[in-house]
Amino acid sequence: MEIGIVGLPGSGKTTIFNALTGSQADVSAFHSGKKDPNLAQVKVPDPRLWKLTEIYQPKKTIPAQVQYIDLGGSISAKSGEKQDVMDDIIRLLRPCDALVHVVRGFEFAGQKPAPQDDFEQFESELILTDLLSVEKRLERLEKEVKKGKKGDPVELELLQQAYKILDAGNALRIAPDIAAAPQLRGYTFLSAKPVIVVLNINEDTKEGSIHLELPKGISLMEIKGSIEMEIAQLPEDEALEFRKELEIEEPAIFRLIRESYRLLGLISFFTVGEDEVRAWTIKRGTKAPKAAGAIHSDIEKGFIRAEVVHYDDLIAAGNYQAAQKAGKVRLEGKDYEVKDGDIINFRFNV
Ligand SMILES: Nc1nc2c(ncn2[C@@H]2O[C@H](COP(=O)(O)OP(=O)(O)O)[C@@H](O)[C@H]2O)c(=O)[nH]1
Ligand SMILES: [Mg+2]
Repeated sequence: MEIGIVGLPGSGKTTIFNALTGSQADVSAFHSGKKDPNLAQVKVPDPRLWKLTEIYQPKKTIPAQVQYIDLGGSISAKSGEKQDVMDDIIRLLRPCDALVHVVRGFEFAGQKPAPQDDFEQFESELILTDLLSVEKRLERLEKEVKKGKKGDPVELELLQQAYKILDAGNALRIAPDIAAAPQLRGYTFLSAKPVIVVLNINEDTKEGSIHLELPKGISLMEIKGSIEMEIAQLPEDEALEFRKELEIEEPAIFRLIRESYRLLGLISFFTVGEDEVRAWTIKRGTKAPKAAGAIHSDIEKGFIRAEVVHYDDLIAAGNYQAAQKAGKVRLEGKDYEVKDGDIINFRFNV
């Protein structure tokens, strides 16, 4: 699972990447054109996991992780970007499962923020890139039909529907069934990817004071990129101290990580014990045996039952025995759909 950080050059993508990952990627290189992308695994901050660690005092605690990739700038010829640079960015964007679209909300080099225009410009670059791939494919299909080849009528129909949406200036996100259809899945359309917009605002800007209107279904988060980056780059104890001073309970960036985890359709279940307290990542809707497979394929193959207690029930009861007494520990079979926050002990045959 990978999340792409996208947006216009100078919007603060690398700054947000550093804030997310604690990396020290160079933010002064933002206009240098062709550059390697920045890549990092990010631990998903989960207060439930911290609480479970307090209860079980394990030797290690292992959080869920997601990969972030900080891509270069624009992907449209209009933006003045070179073709090979754009091709590279698009190639890296295709496999991403979701996008964090960073929009500049701070004044830079005398340029007032213009978030609405900036958002729309990059959004239309995504749409245009998809429109071009649909057009190319449609042309090829037409040629084939002229040559007497039949082609796949379902694919043709779906492509025509996609064309209409894109040509009207809309992202394929508004019609998730089209992009997800098996006939079109190979296209990895950019405008179909789920997206969170991060409005990157200055330290002294009041939240909610900059207006940005987004299409339905896209959520907005305001982040003070520079300051979040500074906090993320501090050693942990200093970061804690700094946050106390600023009266920040948790970095806004933590919320962004959790939101993007959700955006990917991911949930966590936990395993607990004296050795290890651990969060495991699965897709929402996963059944118990497949969830067991996230831990080990042998547990999936030999699955018998799942002993499940929900985190909230465990905390309400106080401890495992009390939860058991209260009837909150259940035995679930192979059709059980694992919920976010389930604490599971799998029973299996080897
Ligand atoms: N004042 C201010 N400057 C920022 C903020 N975020 C980024 N910048 C500056 O904007 C420039 C571009 O940032 P960068 O993260 O490299 O943008 P990118 O091109 O999208 O990766 C750099 O000089 C950053 O220091 C912010 O929140 N406030
Ligand atoms: Mg950058």
